[in-house]
Amino acid sequence: MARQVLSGATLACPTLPAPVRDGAVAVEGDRIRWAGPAAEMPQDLADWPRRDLGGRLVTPAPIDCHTHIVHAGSRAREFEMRLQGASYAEIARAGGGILSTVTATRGASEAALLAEALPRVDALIAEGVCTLEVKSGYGLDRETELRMLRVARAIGAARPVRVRTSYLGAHAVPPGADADAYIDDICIPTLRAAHAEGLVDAVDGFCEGIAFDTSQIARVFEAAGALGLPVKLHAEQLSQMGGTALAARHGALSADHVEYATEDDARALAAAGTVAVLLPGAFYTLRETQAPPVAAFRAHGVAMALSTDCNPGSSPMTSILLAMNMGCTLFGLTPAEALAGVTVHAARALGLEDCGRIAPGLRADLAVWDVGDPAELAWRIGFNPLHMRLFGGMAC
Ligand code: DI6
Ligand code: FE
Repeated sequence: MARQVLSGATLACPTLPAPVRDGAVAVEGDRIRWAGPAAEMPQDLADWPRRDLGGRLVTPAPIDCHTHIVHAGSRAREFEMRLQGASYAEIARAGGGILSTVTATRGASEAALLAEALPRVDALIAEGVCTLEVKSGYGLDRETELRMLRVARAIGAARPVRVRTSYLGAHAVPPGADADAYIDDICIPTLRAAHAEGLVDAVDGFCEGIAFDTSQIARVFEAAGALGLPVKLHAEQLSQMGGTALAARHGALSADHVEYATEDDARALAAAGTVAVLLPGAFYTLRETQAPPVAAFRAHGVAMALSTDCNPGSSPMTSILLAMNMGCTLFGLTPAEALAGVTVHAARALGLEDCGRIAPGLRADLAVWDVGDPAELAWRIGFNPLHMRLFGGMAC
């Protein structure tokens, strides 16, 4: 098994109170064997091959825990309409928005969807991302939802990145369909088919006035539970619908967006151990004014993750570093919270326990940065200081 010690490192793990200067990480195969101050390194690691990092910062590799990165078509026209004053919800009700991406995605082959997604995936990998969540939800029919999930799995074969899939059949009501009939006759049977093919790691939904209400989402969650699949939810993005409370009742991995969540919602998330995934790219793009209740999340001990929400409509963003910057500037997170948001808490939002921290036994998914202080990761805009990425112990 390949072994090496990364020495001369400044270790910034969000579960440690302060960065460790003169640190070292011992990597064996795809795992971290040991990490800590070099002076305390166990004797038996002393003769392992070394790579000196010259004082560079080492963090857990970023995890992008909420993306719609598989999609076809452009929404630039809709961007122009919003600049002229149309709202996201108005465009959606007029048949644009998510449904325009549904039309384009239904018309795209598996190969075409993969070819469109890979440059976006590469942009995230270039910033050190080692784990990426990918949602379906632009098919809204059995064939296309399954195709999207197969493409998501194909990303993990085509690139050195770990992919977690979320089935998002309950993303929008297909044109001309009845919402209840769609949930019962298409969305839930398609979930079962996708699960039977091994394509689903978690089940998601969009609980919103322009999408589905809590009783419709609850039926999807019950179907997920019967299959033993964890759930997560787009909740309280544009209005208060009760989605966050529903997610907490179902022990969801995460409730995402949560701009309109209340103090009671914060309590419920904390009690359920559900992560709040904050998506400042969507808040920015839609020029929203209601920020998520970060102070209440802190006060109640709700874990906050950060993600790009990469999608063609509300967050056409492929930068996890920009998500960190926006989390600080728009939502008031500290740079340390932003780093925790894209590592340890993002892992939890995906139900993963083997990544997101620098600790023995975990995957050696690490990012090495040309910065001296972790706050610099969230500070600059449009600058990528990644020096090297280790994916399962491999520099790539
Ligand atoms: N909320 C979002 O931010 C994305 N989906 C969702 O439920 C937006 C998807 C899109 O506009 O295409
Ligand atoms: Fe989303």
